[in-house]
Amino acid sequence: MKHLRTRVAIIGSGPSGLALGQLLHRQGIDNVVLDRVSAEYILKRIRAGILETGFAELMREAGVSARMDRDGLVHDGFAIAFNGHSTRIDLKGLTGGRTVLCYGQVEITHDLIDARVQSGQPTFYEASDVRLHDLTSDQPSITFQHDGENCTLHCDYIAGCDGFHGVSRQSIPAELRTEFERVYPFGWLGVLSDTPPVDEELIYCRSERGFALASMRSHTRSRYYIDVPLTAKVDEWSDDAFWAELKRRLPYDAAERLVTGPSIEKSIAPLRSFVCEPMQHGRLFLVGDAAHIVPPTGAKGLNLAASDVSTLYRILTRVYRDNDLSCVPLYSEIALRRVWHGERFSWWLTRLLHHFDEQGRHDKSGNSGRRFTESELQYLLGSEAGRRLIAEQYVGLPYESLPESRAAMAAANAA
Ligand code: FAS
Ligand code: PHB
Repeated sequence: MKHLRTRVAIIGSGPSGLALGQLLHRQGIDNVVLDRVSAEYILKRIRAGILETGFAELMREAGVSARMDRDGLVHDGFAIAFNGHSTRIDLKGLTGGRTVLCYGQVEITHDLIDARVQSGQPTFYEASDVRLHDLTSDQPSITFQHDGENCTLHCDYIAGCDGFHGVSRQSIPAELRTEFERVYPFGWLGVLSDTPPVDEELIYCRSERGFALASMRSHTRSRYYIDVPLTAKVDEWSDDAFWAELKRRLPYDAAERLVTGPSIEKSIAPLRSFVCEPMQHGRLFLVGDAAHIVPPTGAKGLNLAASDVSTLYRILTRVYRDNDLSCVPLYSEIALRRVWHGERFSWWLTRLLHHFDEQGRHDKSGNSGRRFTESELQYLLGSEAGRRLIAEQYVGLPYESLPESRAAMAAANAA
């Protein structure tokens, strides 16, 4: 058995784990990252594309923003197309100047992996049989196998950054967890292509035929989505079939500009809303997708992971820099306040932009649910207050600060 020791053990080297590891490292807080797959495998996963201001600022604080600031596309707004009419959501104008950054999650992960290598902090890829132990003691540990060797990692705290299918959430006793879940009756079929985007900004579409999203990764690489039934299989969708269906769903002018080409990635993502409460147990903290999942309609998944990371990083910095443990018990409640706002917005926007069974895609049975939703969307888009409601959430609500530290209060009293 190989014994290792660190301050913070991080399970998962997706954006949550890598960002937390880098931020802690810059505070001189040593940490170890474990992942069950290789870095190459992680970099093949095509996921998010839109960063809130909060995420971008966190990457700058982590010292890994050079490429993001050079290559990321600042977006001042986006469009929602409904009933053949496009309405622009003027993010900058409606939120006092705030914008979003279009920069792929793969690029962020690249930047974070490069920083991890440069930091020299230990990272164990292809770690198997990861198990968490003694979470309610002050000496938790993780056992795992790596390169055929049995290892035990002794630590002070464990950050479960291991995604929806990870081991961390399951390590909280079921009787102590409350899980909120809503599975949607459709998935998103996504295509990545080296073709120019149809517009400078994103276009979300609610068409008679269903949902479509025209996004991008750069001026020469596009990311498109259409919603498909849960029974759909990706190999049933040829590129031609995808382009033809996307063209039917985009507003006419955008459809006319559509440049098609071979897909370089094509996959179907299921959609769910999910939250685990609480997000901490003893010395274990759940971060990102390990604790919550949103339908990607509001571009919140990665961005909620970022606010969890920011909260945990600041709490642990207080522990090790100021020997102030007062905020440790507050992580879950602080993280969950912002998580639930992101969950509600993502559910709300998904409901507005997709056809649900109770509405029926082509039913003529006078189903009022469909008319209520169409009327709500029409009203929101036609009202500055409605567009501001969408804009404020899309750019991201502010991150909650920690309560004033004991050190700061003592300094203020002494002054
Ligand atoms: P991740 O799932 O990214 O990373 C978890 C890591 O933990 C993985 O590398 C995994 O290998 C590792 N792991 C799991 N179990 C382990 C174990 N037992 N031991 C060790 N390691 C383990 N968000 C958006 O904002 N916009 C989008 O368009 C969007 N599209 C998405 C499409 C798909 C198919 C998916 C699954 C998610 C999408 N998301 C999107 C959300 C996504 O971006 C997540 O929010 C983001 O990856 C969260 O990052 P992490 O919390 O690091 O979890
Ligand atoms: C993406 O570019 O992948 C993307 C953008 C916005 C979303 C979802 C996905 O809401």
